[in-house]
Amino acid sequence: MNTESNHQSLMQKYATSEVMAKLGNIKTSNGFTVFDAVRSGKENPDSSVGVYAGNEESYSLFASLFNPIIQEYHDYDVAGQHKTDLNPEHLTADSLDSEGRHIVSTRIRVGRNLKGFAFAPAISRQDRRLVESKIVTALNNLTGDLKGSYYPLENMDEETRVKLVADHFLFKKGDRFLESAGANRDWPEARGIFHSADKRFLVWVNEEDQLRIISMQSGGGLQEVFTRLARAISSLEKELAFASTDNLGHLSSCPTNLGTAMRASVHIKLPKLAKTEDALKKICTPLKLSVRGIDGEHSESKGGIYDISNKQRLGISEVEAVNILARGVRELIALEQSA
Ligand code: ADP
Ligand code: CIR
Repeated sequence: MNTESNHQSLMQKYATSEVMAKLGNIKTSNGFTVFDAVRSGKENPDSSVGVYAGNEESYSLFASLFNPIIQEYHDYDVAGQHKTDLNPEHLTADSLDSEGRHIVSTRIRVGRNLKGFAFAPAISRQDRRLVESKIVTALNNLTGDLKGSYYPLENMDEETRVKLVADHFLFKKGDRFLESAGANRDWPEARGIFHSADKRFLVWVNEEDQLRIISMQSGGGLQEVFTRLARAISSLEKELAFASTDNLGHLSSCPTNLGTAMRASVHIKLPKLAKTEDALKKICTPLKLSVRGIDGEHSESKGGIYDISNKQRLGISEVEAVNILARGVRELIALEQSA
């Protein structure tokens, strides 16, 4: 987390008084305003991005705020065409760490929202419930290794919830960035987790996005993790219509999660390179990789283990996102071994 007083979020950089004045009187059809969009960044000065969209329309009506943020974060021209490629045969990633010395686990997730519904910061209580029921109906039709059960947060005992979070399967509650964005209203109503018996396939329901579709397992088996995820996405697309546009790809509440909305990550031990998080970040930036702590975004490392993932999600395909991670991780392992 960056708490330095000279830290500037993308919101602080681009929500200039001119932009705010120009957009100040505009409301989306569900009443979301540019002041709602910037609230999280205003209330949390250590935000890296600091804006959230209330619905699909936010991206067009508030384009003069969102576009430069999207452009800078993803290094992508918003007038472009986003591309998709979920074919596992196109991956160049096989075994990333065949001796199992560095990679603890591998996870790939995508964010999705249902077409026609507001996103978490602006959805009504009633619609959130309806979204949950549509998603659970679709999940209950999955078969084979994707078959699983849905566990609503409202019925979950505290011990089970704490263990699922600690084991990296379930989202945390009370994220202050999402709280300020209005995404935690009516918590824990209509939120939950679906997972297969082996917990290699999971879906988060109504957290930051309506769906976070997740594939994960121990070790460095990126190919296997991607293949499972691609299958799951293809099955769910047959039952659910997701919000997307040609230039922005899949739409999410946070502009970092547009396009592929994919974050492919490894939990990795690099004791020599990661003497400090800043040192590791310096190496990862030119490799187009982000560094997070062991418990996800805005958390610390424990036991020298870091979460390394692709930064860019829009303007590259899913296969490219995973290949960027694979290339970067191979490079990091080589550097660690020669350090
Ligand atoms: P997201 O990835 O959905 O943006 P977070 O960064 O908050 O959200 O991570 C969610 C959870 O996933 C956290 O518990 C985090 O530790 C876990 N996680 C992320 N990457 C991995 C990985 N490669 N192996 C195991 N757990 C992971
Ligand atoms: C922030 O601005 O820090 C939070 N709203 C989360 C931003 C999304 N994550 C990221 O930078 N990859």
